[in-house]
Amino acid sequence: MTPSRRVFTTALLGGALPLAPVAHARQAAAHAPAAGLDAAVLTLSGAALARFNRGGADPALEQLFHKHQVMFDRAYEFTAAALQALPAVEIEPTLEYDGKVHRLAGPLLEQVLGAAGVPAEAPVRLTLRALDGYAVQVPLADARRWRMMLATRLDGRPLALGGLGPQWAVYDADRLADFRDKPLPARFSLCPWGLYHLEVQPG
Ligand SMILES: Nc1nc2c(c(=O)[nH]1)N[C@H]1C(S)=C(S)[C@@H](COP(=O)(O)O)O[C@H]1N2
Ligand SMILES: [Mo]
Repeated sequence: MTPSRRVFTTALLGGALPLAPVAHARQAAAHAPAAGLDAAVLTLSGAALARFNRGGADPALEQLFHKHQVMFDRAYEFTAAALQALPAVEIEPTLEYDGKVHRLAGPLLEQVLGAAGVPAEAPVRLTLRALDGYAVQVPLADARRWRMMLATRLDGRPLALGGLGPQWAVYDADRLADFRDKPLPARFSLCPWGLYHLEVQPG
């Protein structure tokens, strides 16, 4: 737990949560027909991205991107409905938060990347960034090996802001050799809850 993570957490506790950017409607329409008036809940950017449905980050009005030094000229964003439209998988890991088994559902990370034009075999490195500033780097190859998913539901209920939502990047730790023998509090450090941005870089 680095001090900077706590700084971000404290900053967010002290103020209102920034709203997700409203879709740049005209550009979004072609790729995300479900968008309508719904806000984006996840944005992908980075040099390895191949498909785009919005323009650059606005350093004045997109304050969370700005605070987290996320910059891009174009990106691919998902509404909750667009994520729901992808095939979902289900896992039932024991969670460190309450030590109990829970049912998590959502699309595989590689499926989300695929929708943004990133081939599953692409040699890319992902940065998974959360609302509180917590960020981890994971090669796509590892994420695929672990069948990492973007959970949008916990025990059938949508993941909300204030909880683990809007997305939780997570895997079935109980059944993965890389994690199952670790103590519970050490299994999920690569799993940001409150995930809102994915950076996709070559390498
Ligand atoms: N958004 C977010 N996700 C996070 C964290 C965090 O601080 N913020 N901590 C990570 C770490 S290091 C672990 S061990 C687990 C549990 O961390 P926590 O006890 O700080 O919540 O969640 C992971 N995901
Ligand atoms: Mo941790």
